[in-house]
Amino acid sequence: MIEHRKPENSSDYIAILITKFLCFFAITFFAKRYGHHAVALETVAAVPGRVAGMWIHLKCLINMQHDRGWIKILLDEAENERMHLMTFVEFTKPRWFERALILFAQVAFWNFYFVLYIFFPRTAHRIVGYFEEEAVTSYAAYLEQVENNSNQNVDAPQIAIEYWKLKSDAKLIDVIKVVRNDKKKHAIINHNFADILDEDNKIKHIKKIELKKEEPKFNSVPERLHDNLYQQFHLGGLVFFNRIVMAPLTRNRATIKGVPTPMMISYYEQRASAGLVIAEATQISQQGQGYICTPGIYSEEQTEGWKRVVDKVHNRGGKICLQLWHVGRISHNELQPNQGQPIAPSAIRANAKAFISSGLTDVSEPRSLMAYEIPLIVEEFRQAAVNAKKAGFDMVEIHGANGYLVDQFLRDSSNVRADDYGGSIQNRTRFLLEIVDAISTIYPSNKIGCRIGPSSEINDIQDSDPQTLFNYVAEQLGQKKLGYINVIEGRTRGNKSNVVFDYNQIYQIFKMHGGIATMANNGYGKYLADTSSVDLVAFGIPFIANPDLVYRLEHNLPLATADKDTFYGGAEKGYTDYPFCSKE
Ligand code: 8OZ
Repeated sequence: MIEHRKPENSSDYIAILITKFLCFFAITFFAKRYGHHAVALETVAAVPGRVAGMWIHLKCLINMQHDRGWIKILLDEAENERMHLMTFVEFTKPRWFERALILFAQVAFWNFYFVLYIFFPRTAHRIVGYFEEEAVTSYAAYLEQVENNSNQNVDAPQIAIEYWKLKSDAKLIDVIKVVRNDKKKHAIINHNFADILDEDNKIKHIKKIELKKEEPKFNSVPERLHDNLYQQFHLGGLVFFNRIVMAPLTRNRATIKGVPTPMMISYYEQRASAGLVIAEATQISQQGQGYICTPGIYSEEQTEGWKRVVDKVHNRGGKICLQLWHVGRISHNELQPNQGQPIAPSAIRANAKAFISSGLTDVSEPRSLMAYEIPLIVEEFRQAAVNAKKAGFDMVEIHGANGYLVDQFLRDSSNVRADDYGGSIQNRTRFLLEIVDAISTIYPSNKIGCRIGPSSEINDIQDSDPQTLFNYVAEQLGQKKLGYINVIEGRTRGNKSNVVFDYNQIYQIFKMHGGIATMANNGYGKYLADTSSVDLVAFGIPFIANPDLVYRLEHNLPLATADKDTFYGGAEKGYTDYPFCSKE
């Protein structure tokens, strides 16, 4: 015999009373006719799942005349509890009026439970818990009868064959074993719920006190973002937990050879609750590197290192994308193959810094790419996508922002080429589109994203007409049916004031031409900005100090401030040691 959980207060006694009454009802009406197993199955079935239960039952009533039709409805909507009901109906084969009675009882019970749940949720959960315990008792009695052969065994019902993939000659005992191998699960779950509800006030109270103590360490509480940010999002056959994206963040924690390190595995794993994690900018070749200890994706060792990261994020149900990067002229001879010159669309040196062994240093004088070299770089992007796929990345993103190689081709301050890759906007966009085409042979276009920073002038990048240029880029990427366009609004690592640019044009044009999702980045979080106009919002710096950023935003909890001194390079400090608010 299963022991009931001990009642702890008067509402528990009421719960037991109601349970006993319902069980008495069930036994009087069903056990006499069908035996213990019927009661067991019926009591379990009567536990209402959610609001939809009512509608499902009504649909069943309407479809009752088509003998198996209503079972099919239940099957389609099935949750565990309802499968028990189906099993009951199938092997007891009740008559028409009996089925009606069952359904009537269920609807009645459901309404009763619904009202109870609104006003006395704790009692409602306790009842379900006690009810489940009764059901388990009945099962145990029935199993005993079957095992002693004191009850006639029957073949597995069709529903069990279909649903639990049992063989057609499986016996009832097999069915019951499969169905009830989690014997006390429902009872325990509901009792636990009741406990949590009971403790809810205490938890809130403790939280309030904790937050007060911690307050000096945090910024102010952010405004709550649009509710729809916390809803699932589907992209290219992938399901994101929510619409909050971790933006790519350079942290310089890879090895000197660009291999992802174990601390990178923990770092990304900690942040896997983002809808999509965009892993940091990753060079596609040694020539594409501009800062030490950034990761690469061109060697086998690097690919294997990334695979370990990807696997951990996937284990937590997260989705991860790799940002493919070539820095072009933002590099230094020290980082280049054979200490050669960095490459660029045109030999124009940027007023910018590279990060080498001695620290931040002026970038080296670049050389202009020969025409024949351009397809070779496109091929390196393609090969990087091959490696990313091998590592298991769900998507890849082309880094087309922040004054790196793709951006250098796009803008007329850095691209003064006289061939097919320079001059008109169409020509300057050609390199990016060729990369998209090359990568599309590896990843479907809806699993490719592109990051642009149309109004950003970081790394000494400007354009005489950025709105026209990037509207065209958005149109072309849309036509290629790209998964997303990731737009850095305002200035990278700066704010949006004094920036005249209409980002909505980009979003609208991209979608109008067939692009799938829009993603905004930079400065979101603290204030709302109009996130209703984009599908996804990428957060960068807030993710550094808040590994559970999604949880904090959703629960309106304060955000921790990141320590700038540990942004680039170093070890675990300021990388994997930021605390969680949630119980992850
Ligand atoms: C910070 C430091 C170095 C590189 C970017 C990949 O701006 C970067 C980057 C950021 O996109």
